[in-house]
Amino acid sequence: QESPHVYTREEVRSHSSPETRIWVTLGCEVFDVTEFVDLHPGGPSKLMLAAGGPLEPFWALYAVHNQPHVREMLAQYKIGELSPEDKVPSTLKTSDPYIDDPVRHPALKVNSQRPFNAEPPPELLTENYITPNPIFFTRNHLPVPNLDPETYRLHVVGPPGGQSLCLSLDDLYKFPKHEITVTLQCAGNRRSEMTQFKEVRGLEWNIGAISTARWAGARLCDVLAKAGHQLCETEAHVCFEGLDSDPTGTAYGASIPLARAMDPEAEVLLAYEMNGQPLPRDHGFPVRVVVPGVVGARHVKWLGKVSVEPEESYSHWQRRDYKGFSPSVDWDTVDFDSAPSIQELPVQSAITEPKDGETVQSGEVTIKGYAWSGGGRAVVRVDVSLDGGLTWHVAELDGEEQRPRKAWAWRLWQLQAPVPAGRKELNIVCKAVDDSYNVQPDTVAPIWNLRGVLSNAWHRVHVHVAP
Ligand code: MTE
Ligand code: MO
Repeated sequence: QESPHVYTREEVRSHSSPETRIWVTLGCEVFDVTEFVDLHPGGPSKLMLAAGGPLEPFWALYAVHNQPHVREMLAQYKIGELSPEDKVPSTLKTSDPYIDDPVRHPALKVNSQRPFNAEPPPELLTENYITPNPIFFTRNHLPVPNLDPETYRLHVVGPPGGQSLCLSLDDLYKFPKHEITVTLQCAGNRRSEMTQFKEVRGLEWNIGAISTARWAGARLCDVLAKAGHQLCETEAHVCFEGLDSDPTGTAYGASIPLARAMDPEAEVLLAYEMNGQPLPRDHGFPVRVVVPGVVGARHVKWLGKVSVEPEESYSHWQRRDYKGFSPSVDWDTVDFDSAPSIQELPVQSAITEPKDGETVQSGEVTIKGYAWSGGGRAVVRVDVSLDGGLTWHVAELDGEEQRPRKAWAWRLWQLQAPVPAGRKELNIVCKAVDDSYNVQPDTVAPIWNLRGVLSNAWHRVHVHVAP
């Protein structure tokens, strides 16, 4: 057996572009991953962040890499080893960027530990109209920053001729306090049903990447007005930056159109309270954006900066993610610039009780769930079927009355229905209708997309009937 080639860290560093070829290290091993860059599931740009250096800091952040099949794949690209004096500095090996993440509630169903992504189980989801903070679903892309409320500052960039603001929490409290009930839903909610149809890339959310809270804070329009911003004729966007960032210092970011941000009726908040409490750390302490009726990705947490720009945020999460595509588009043909970023979400509903595979009593069955629509559109009806969609019952809607065009929160619903005599199983289905008479598609196939977003087909639960 030949002894491996030995390279210095200096040499590895000089291989950081396609022209010089792309090398990375893991432990003491050196890999030439040039051919793999375009195949990287997270996109070529993510892998390029590590070009010429160690993978450890990135793998620590995206712990999904620490699996045997990833190591096997990497092994194919091995070209040698690091010279002994050049092994990874121990600080890089041991430092865990997630070490400071908060403690979480054990009821949460965890989809990913690092970064932390978790949802409440269906049976808890509709237990309360307002989701208790500890089980509110959590979607983090990065470690949770630990911010000091005393030194926290929000930077609001002013327009030319206006004034930039540097706001402490106390400054924010001086704006009129506005409180509203808003349902927040991730674009990936119910992605696992898309996966069942055909593979997609993304976290395997069940039906719980949605939750509802009372949010209180300053209205974004008041803060923007204080800085001297006005509505303008030309296209403009309000860009948000979080104080969470990846190893290169790139922050989470997103944007919404200026017209929505400036509209007092759109009620966009810089929220500092969630259900009467300071925001929990997982949900953006001390300040986050709440954009009623709009996809979760725009509700930027740990808010550090607000600016008005002629174009949408250049953030990865605005431009290279959270977009919908035709079912025929795959990772070779996808053109992210060709589709608009998701803002308002389509009409949605799901069954939380009974659960798939459960056995229900004969006689009468109680079915529960949630329904919601984006853009402030109210849910006007939920139809429930016990026979896979042949015949329908209309469910009873619970929860807060909804204001026209400002129905920001979900309706919970339930139905008590007789189980037809002699039935051994039920195919329970629900679908909601919003006040624009938008309906949900009956199956996943026509709305399947490579990223598994906007999954809102009729929700189906199959149960057995006790003899
Ligand atoms: N804001 C920052 N700064 N970092 C993030 O990772 N995730 C976004 C959004 N805001 C995110 C963020 C996404 S994709 C969603 S769905 C919501 O936060 C989730 O909010 P929650 O964790 O409070 O439920
Ligand atoms: Mo999300």
